[in-house]
Parts: sequence; structure tokens; C-alpha cells
Amino acid sequence: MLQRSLVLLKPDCVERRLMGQVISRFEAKGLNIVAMKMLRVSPELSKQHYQEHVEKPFYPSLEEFITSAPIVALAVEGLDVIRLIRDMLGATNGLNAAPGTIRGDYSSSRQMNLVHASDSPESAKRELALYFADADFCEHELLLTKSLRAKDEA
Ligand code: FUP
Repeated sequence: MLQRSLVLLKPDCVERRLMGQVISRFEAKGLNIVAMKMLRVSPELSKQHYQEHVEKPFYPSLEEFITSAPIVALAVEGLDVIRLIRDMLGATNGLNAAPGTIRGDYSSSRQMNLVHASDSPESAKRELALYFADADFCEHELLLTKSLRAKDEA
């Protein structure tokens, strides 16, 4: 199923100059970036984004981190892209993430795990609306789609 996921390149990704490497992995996989912007997350946006974690003991530290430097927000489109990107990221804690995954290759931290990606279609819808307006999406079909998958693969 064609889906969209919200991906955030977090402050550690920006600070460590890993934005290009992470985006390259999504591009190489054949995923389609349909919106992208750099911004500074405010405390208010952090509380909306991490609404299920706001009451947890680690939340103040998480908010301090996510607001500490700019991030890049992307809307990424592709078949089954919500599961696929989570697989590409690896386990939440970089120490546990499998080698070959983005976190497994570049992170050794639970908090500074470089990239966020939506974990369900419902989260994706809610999170995309936090970062993007309808007019921000650039709908386009890649000309090379026929080189990425067969016609009968949806
Ligand atoms: P994920 O779905 O992989 O983004 O991970 P979670 O929703 O479990 O956690 C959200 C963010 O909180 C993650 F980026 C990691 C961070 N976190 C902490 O900083 N400390 C904790 O104890 C648990 C999670």
C-alpha cells in the first residue's frame, strides 16, 4: 500500500553532518521525498509530537534534546513505507540496533538515535499534520518508477 511517513532528522543528525547520508539511504531504496523543511522544534511542538511521552520521567531530557538545534522534517512516500523506514532505522536504542541499519551504523544512544519515523498510519497522519500544510506537499511520480518495481507490484 502506498503510504507516507513523517521522518525527522534530529538535532544530533544535523550537528553530526549526517543529513546527507541518511537521506541518501532513503533515495537509494527508491523512496520518494514529497516534502522537506528545516526548522527548530519549539517546546510546544515537542509536547504535541511526543504526546504519549509527556508524562514520562525521561520527557524533560527528550524535550531539551529535540529543541537544542535545528531538525529536518521530511514526508517520505512509498509502498509500505511506514514499516520499511522503521526497519531501515533499526531498534530505538542505537546500542541495540542491528549493524546495517541507520541507528546500528551511526548511533550508540537511546536518546540521540538520529532519526524519528512514524510508527503507524494513524501516527503518520497526525505527525505529518504537525509539520506540514497541504500546500507543502509536492506530488510527483518519479520517471524511473518503472526501473524500481514491476507494474503489477501496486
Ligand atoms: P521510537 O518509536 O523508536 O521513536 O521510540 P519511542 O517512541 O519509544 O521513544 C521516543 C523517543 O524517546 C526516542 F527517540 C527515544 C527517546 N527515549 C529516551 O530518550 N529515553 C527513554 O527512556 C525512552 C525513549
